[in-house]
Amino acid sequence: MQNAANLPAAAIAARFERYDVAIVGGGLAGLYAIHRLRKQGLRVRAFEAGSGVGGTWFWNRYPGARCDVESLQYSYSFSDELQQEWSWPERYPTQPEILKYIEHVAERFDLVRDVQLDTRVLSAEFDNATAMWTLKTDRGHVVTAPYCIMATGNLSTPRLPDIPGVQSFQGDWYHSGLWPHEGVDFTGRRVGVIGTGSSGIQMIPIIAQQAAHLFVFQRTANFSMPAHNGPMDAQQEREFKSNYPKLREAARNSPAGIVDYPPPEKSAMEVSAEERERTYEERWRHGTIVGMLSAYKDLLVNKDANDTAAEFIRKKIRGIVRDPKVAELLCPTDHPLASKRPCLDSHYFETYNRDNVTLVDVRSDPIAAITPRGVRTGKAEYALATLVFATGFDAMTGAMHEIDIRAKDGPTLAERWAQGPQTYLGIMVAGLPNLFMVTGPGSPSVYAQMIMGIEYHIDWIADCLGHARSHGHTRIEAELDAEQAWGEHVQQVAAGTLIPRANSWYVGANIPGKPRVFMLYVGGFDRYKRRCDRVAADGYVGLRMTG
Ligand code: N01
Repeated sequence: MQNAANLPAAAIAARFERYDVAIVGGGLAGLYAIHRLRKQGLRVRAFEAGSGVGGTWFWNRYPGARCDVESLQYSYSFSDELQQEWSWPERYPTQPEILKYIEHVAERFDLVRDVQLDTRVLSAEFDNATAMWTLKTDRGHVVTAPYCIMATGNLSTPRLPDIPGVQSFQGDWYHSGLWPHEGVDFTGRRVGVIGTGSSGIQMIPIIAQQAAHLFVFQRTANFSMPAHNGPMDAQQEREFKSNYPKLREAARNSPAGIVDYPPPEKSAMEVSAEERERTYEERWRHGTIVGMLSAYKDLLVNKDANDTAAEFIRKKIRGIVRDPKVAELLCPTDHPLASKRPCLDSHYFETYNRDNVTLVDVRSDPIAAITPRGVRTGKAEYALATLVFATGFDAMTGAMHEIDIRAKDGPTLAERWAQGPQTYLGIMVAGLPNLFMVTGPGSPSVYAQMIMGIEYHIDWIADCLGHARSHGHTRIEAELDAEQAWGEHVQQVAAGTLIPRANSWYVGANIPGKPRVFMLYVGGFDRYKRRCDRVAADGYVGLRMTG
């Protein structure tokens, strides 16, 4: 972890600044927070480590990076003019398109002037006596504000695996989440990709087209289905735009924050095998993750039902991949569908039919070391010129743990969360007054459409601040009982599903030593929203407002 003590003296010449709200992060959440809170008359400032706005979409520039929620839905809803005027060229948006959109929003609503770029927040400390947060940055800012919002993202701390010798590799290496702005030319090179999560599955088909040879090091096969991406359908765009407010409202009141098929009424087990096949085939052709997962009402809660959909996808993989041995390796068999984030791809499985692509099964023959020449497993060494880590992130808690967050003389947030994150509604933490999180652990977060979750949380926080101020309160704190009860509820809901069963980043399993705790609320965005709306309507029960 960085701290002020190891910075050069010149860098820490203090610059004192005071705001009503200090925001950490200049991505989709930080930008909307500036906009929303300014409208409430608050003086705000966001601090962003990157040299541009955009958060996730600023950093993740790997080839093929694209959102797996449709463009017309993965966008802000707060301005009707914006959603009417913006045109998305494709059904699913690419990273450059999304970044262009975010930059447009930042300019259009004059948000950029309140983002301090190239500036990493190192610490945030709450003083109980003054009810003020003080944030310190790596560029010497000492920022005081009564309120602090962590808009730090859920997948913003890239992680290199603990494989011996990573630093010894003499070729070029990259992490999907820290991709160079100038891009990477793989032409004629022997390339290795470690990891077959969403990032790996998106980049592999593109790298394969350029590389002399691509070696994919797969530890766990993943469920993926085709996106059927293409140019934006003009008719669909017109229909969406003429119904936007209604569709956004419907999305906010749906389990995934996405409008797609109507909610399922049938169990997968109550229909014939032929009917199931027809339904899955239709969903496969439709090309949305939420469409497949909502084919039947019990896919996420009943293993037998889940198996029927999982087997359908495995059959598809066997139908696409010509070499039966490779096809079998690509078939996920060790976790239920959706217990790891399912993926949406463009020609992913087809890529393994290319002569210049080799799938290396590092489940049966694990990577022993990265050597100066390449990757060595127990049985072979693969010489590589370029190595790509698509190995994921310290998800949900990583970015906040990198900041020394505490109330004066109290434990740090990382210490509070040593046994796993505890939050009230995924928004506040007992013992850390006036600190808010956007899409924090214990909220639906990445299990629902992220921009919707972000807008909902920031609106909720803004209303909460408004309520406190109008009642003359300066201090808002989650009650410990309310936090514990919410934490238990989150765990209970998850335990009633199949989702926590895999070794996924949802449970922190990808980070050695991270406590295994399921970190998302998976009861549905609609249910979550109803709960948070009620908390607010009842005068913010579970929060103590004083001062
Ligand atoms: O990361 P991941 P990601 N040896 O953690 C493997 C979002 N996202 O960057 O499964 C060998 O999912 C690891 O193997 P295993 C989305 O929410 C969205 O791909 O642990 N392999 C796994 O295959 C997503 O879920 C979009 O056995 C090792 C991979 O690395 C989240 O970001 C696009 C290893 C990591 O997969 C993270 O996705 C991209 C080792 N030592 C991302 N260590 C879209 O919207 C790790 N692995 C489409």
